Amino acid sequence: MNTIEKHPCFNKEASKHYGRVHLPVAKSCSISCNYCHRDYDCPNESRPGVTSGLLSPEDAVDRIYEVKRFFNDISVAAVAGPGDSLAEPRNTMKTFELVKKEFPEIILCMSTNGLDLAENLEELKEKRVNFITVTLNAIDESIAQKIYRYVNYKGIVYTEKDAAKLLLDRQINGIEKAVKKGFTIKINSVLIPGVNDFHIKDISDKVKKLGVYLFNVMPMIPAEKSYFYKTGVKGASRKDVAGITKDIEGINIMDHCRQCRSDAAGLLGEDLSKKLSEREEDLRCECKKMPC
Ligand code: CLF
Ligand code: SF4
Repeated sequence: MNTIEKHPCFNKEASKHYGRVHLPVAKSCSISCNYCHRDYDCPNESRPGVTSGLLSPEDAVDRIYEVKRFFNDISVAAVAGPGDSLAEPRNTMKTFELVKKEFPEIILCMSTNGLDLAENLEELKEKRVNFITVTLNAIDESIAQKIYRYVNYKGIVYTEKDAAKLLLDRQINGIEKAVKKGFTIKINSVLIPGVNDFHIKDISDKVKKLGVYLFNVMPMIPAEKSYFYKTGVKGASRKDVAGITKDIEGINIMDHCRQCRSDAAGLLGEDLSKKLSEREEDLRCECKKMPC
């Protein structure tokens, strides 16, 4: 069976049978999006308002065993935050290495803001990661400038026009190279009313040309305390997304995304992460009763 047939995000039919496990090992982030507040998971793939506990790469492997006790048909293990997977890639790479060794049958997946993608592709290939999601919210610098406050690239902080130009160049370059290297790419675009809603079609045209496999438009839910939240930029709805994506042609559109948390586990529609954290809490209580 081809791996895409078992990936619940890249294949809607697969989402009925197979689940994914997110391994929250990536703490930092290299950019600042105006709908984000770092008390929470990265909203590029998550619903703000939830925060995942960090795991070490070794604990991440244990996590898969634990999840499989509740739901065995886990076909994908992914790193999707709580920050950016490649801001400090050491933990992410180590996690992929350990998972590959322990669960060779599991598909590896990763999401990123794309800033550091190009220089990490070779290593991701070695680790057998096949699926990558890049969040691309604009292809026009003047629009990007309204979405990002700063970009920290190799220790230098860029703002305004410079930040927008650098990020867009790096994202497009990373996507182009990833497609050429044979990765299967999904683009997430966060729909921000009044900021990039009129621009989503341009993004879809661009990524179609780049050979991207799947396009996922996600309604923005601004994180509490984020810049957009504080300045009254309104979130979007699933209905807004449907209204915009209905006119997009020539690229696969994802319409079953659950904007899941960075420690989500199980079927897309039945997240086990809450159940797992309750169980961890119970185990800790038991432990406290022991005379150690
Ligand atoms: Fe996770 Fe993302 Fe991989 Fe899926 S999620 S890193 S591609 S394994 Fe899926 Fe969750 Fe939507 Fe992401 S439902 S938020 S699209
Ligand atoms: Fe927040 Fe953006 Fe970084 Fe995700 S990529 S953690 S949304 S600043």
